[in-house]
Amino acid sequence: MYKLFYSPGTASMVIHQLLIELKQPFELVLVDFAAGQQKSAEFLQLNPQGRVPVLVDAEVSIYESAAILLYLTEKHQALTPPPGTKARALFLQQIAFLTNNLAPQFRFWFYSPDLGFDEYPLALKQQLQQNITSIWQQLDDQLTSNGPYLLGDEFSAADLMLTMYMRWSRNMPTTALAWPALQRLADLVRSRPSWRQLYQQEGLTEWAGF
Ligand SMILES: N[C@@H](CCC(=O)N[C@@H](CS)C(=O)NCC(=O)O)C(=O)O
Repeated sequence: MYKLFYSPGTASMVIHQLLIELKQPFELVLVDFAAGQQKSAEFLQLNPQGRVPVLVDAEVSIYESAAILLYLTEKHQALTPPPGTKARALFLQQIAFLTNNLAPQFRFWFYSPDLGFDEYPLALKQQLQQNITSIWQQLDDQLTSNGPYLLGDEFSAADLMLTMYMRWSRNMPTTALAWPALQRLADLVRSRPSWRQLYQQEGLTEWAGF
């Protein structure tokens, strides 16, 4: 059985929802951030960066949400197009785009000590915000011409990842839902039973959409 080390509403949520979508049995192991468990010697053995998610699958232990997502979709041959196809190339591009462009902006947004600040100067905060909104614009343009999902008509695990990032913008001055095609994709993902189950299991309430 899979073991997912998680913290509610964080980067582990995409993997949690994916495991539900894949109908795989899994055990959730809460990493208590308030108690600093992510930096405990025991957890650092699993991920030297002290971050969730970590997935343990028998002798396999893997961290980095994108790597875990690719591992699981490949292993179960689901929620990803077949290898070597045009659709698969687009899928890989979308995952790489999200994790190389959007994810770091959010990491800096939520973790100012990463950039050496207790609290950001206004100009830096505004720049991060602008970086995020310009990515929303690019994604919205793409979904407007070839949506409603990141692979056009085909729902995939990439949509779960994008929805998680959109959720993280919920308390920003401009949220991802201000862009109509992003709102449409978020609504499609949030109407899935897996989203409801995720919310119940993680005890989430904000930005439920149901
Ligand atoms: N690139 C990593 C980022 C993981 C990450 O930043 N996780 C955050 C939660 S969203 C975390 O564990 N933070 C705890 C900490 O940094 O102390 C991934 O996608 O898995």
